[in-house]
Amino acid sequence: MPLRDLTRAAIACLLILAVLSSLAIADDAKPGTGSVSGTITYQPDKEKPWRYARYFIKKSKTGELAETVVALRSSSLRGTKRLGEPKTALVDQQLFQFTPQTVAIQVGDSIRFLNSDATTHNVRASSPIATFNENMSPDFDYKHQFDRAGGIATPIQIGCVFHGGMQAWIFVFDHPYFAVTGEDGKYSFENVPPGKYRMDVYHVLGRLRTSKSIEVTADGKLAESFTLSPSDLVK
Ligand SMILES: [Cu+2]
Repeated sequence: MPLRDLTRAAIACLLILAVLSSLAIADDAKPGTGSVSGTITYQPDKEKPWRYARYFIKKSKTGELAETVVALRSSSLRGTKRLGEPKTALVDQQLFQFTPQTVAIQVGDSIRFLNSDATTHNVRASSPIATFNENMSPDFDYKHQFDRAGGIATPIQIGCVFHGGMQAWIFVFDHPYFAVTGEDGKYSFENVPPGKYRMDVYHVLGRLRTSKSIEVTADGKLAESFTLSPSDLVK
């Protein structure tokens, strides 16, 4: 086959691949829904240094904030069907800390608590959303299914009765449009029904909180990034 024909064949193959991959992407998004995505960062000021920064921010110049809960809020979302099967999130007890310290799940999901330390810990919750109190000898694990939602307003505080400094927070939502940021500060929601929502941003351990009204349109891709600062401290 002459070189020119080979080149043409190669270009044709690439075009077919490009079309197929764009179809695959389009397949993931339900027609008529929208998406929301962005990055959560933190910018401190010198007058109010923030004591949790070293745990949740790895890059001081850009300030991407880990373990921030981002969630949509609207009465229209109440009881929205889950996307996929119920999940089990893991929360370890390691070096006398819950890891991660912030978890968000949907009603019906479970959390499996682990203990990687060589000492006995405990997991305790006393909240209208969930109540339990389990001793955790080394390598013991305890799974709890959450059947009530508290949303952004009522997270469940988890503690260890033996070590007062250990704490974690569990947010249980009654819809699937929530996320907890990783070290890159990013979140994204796909397949969001068009409508007006309150968008909540809450870093519970840093006591930072803000919210904003947004509107999601059919097939729209909304970009919403937030920069938190000491002015967002919960009073
Ligand atoms: Cu403990």
